[in-house]
Amino acid sequence: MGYKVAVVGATGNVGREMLNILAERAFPADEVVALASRRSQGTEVSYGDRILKTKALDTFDFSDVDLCLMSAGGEVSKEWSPRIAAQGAVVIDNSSAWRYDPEVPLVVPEVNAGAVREMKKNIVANPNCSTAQLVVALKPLHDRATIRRVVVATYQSVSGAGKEGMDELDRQTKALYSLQEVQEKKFPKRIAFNLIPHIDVFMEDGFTKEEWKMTAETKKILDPKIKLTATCVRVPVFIGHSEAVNVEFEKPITADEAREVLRSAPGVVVIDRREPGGYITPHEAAGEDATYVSRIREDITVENGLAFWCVSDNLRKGAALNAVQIAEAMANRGLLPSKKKAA
Ligand code: 11C
Repeated sequence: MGYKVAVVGATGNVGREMLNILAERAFPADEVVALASRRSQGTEVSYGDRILKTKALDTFDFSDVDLCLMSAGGEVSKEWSPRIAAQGAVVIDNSSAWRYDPEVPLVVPEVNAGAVREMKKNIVANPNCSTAQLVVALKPLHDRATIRRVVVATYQSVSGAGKEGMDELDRQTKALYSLQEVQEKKFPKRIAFNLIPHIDVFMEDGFTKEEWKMTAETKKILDPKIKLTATCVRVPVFIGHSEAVNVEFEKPITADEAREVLRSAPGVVVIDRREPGGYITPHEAAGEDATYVSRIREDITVENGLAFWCVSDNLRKGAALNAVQIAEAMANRGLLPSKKKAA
């Protein structure tokens, strides 16, 4: 007997991917319900080879739901996650609403799956997409040589900003090709044939919230002692976030050792031939589950330094896949009881 699963935000980029991944990985669900705002009620979404009609979140009865995958933004999550959790469902939330709450585990299963045991509010948080892929790559290196400091520059696809971000890149690209005026709605500057060094709101110290999230989340998931500074940039790519990563370690580690450690790390695929095309690009990572690492090299400008390139599908490992992996990690540890089974 399987679970009753609700996906909230089912018509969004990540919600649709959550439904795909539940089906692809044959998550043991007896019933899957797609939920969204009233405006999207009735919208059809795919779950494997089935079509689900989206129901309205605010009138839905969660009393027999075991697991709720939530990707409806921070405000909806702040209101609904505690209500759903109070009815006994485990909520795995993709927004930033609960990530920094000490009673809510922030989990990337390849790194800290065991943290699910610390859940106190029936809520587990999924990290920001740019953090998820980064910590998957950093974890095996940290275990081997102890990371002191990370400097990362991101190249983030427009799908990170939702369907509206993808539509804007599409619309602006077509407008430029047909010599029409380009309009900016979702992004503060033109994104087609351009890039924007600004994601999320500005903070007092001049960093953006996206950059702050990478620091705070890496500390919570991997190690609070790690110092991390980020520059987050939006680029005209539809799917797949890329990162140029520079790491300073406490102990020596060569590029060959790092390659070997990463090759046997869960969730990582190393593509690192020092020749044209011997590296991964976001176009190739889109639709895939792995965190890809390329261009591994020693950085002799610091003691024990390494640089590498890291790419992953932001909608999958960066969001939906990680959420389903958390649910699997909980089920495997007996932390996801089925209400039907208990009855
Ligand atoms: C972006 N990383 O690419 C963001 C999207 O905190 O979950 C995800 C924001 C978050 O715009």
